[in-house]
Amino acid sequence: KKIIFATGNQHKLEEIRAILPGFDIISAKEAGVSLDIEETGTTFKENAYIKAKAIWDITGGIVMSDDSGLEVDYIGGEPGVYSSRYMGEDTSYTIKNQNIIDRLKNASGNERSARFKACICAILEDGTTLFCEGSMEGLIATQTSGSNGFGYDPILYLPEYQKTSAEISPEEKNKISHRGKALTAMKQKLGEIYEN
Ligand code: ITT
Repeated sequence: KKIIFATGNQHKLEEIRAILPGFDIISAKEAGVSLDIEETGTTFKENAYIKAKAIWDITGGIVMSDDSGLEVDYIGGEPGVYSSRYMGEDTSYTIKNQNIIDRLKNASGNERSARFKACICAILEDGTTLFCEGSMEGLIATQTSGSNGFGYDPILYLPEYQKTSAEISPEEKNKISHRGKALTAMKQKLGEIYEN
């Protein structure tokens, strides 16, 4: 099945292709459409819909999108839907990650709780719109570690693994991640609809 994925994030695409083998995942760029979409929503679900709908209006077919982010409880759920825009779009994750660690210098134990969340939106040929969500719980580490993954992976410590999300392998991450869970649920829904 051909799916146009409304994302400009190459790291997401790599994960999505690994999580959905057998699907022909085409990026918006490869489909020849610009992804200059303003994410005006206040929830992952709203922004996932905005991205998928903007591309679907142009291309039709099956379009999917991923809106995701890191929620840190100690700082009121920041950066949340602003995860990619936090401290400015062009600020490096070395700086963003250190900033979050610094803001949690007085937090200990479970006060450091945080999670990645993802909402996947799919709009089908006839306009049917589906949503699936997933999350991955952890604690904000006291220092960055690991070089796998992207974004905030080096600061989300996963107690069960005693590793950060950037220290586990890509295969392990895709099995347990917010994106992995949401996409696996979406694959199930699509399977029921297309009976393949
Ligand atoms: P598109 O909108 O083009 O898909 P984006 O990166 O701007 O790309 P979002 O608005 O959904 O996407 O922002 C998601 C941000 O949340 C992402 O840039 C990271 O900062 C963070 N994030 C989401 N999933 C993550 C993951 O698996 N590991 C690390 N950071 C993640």
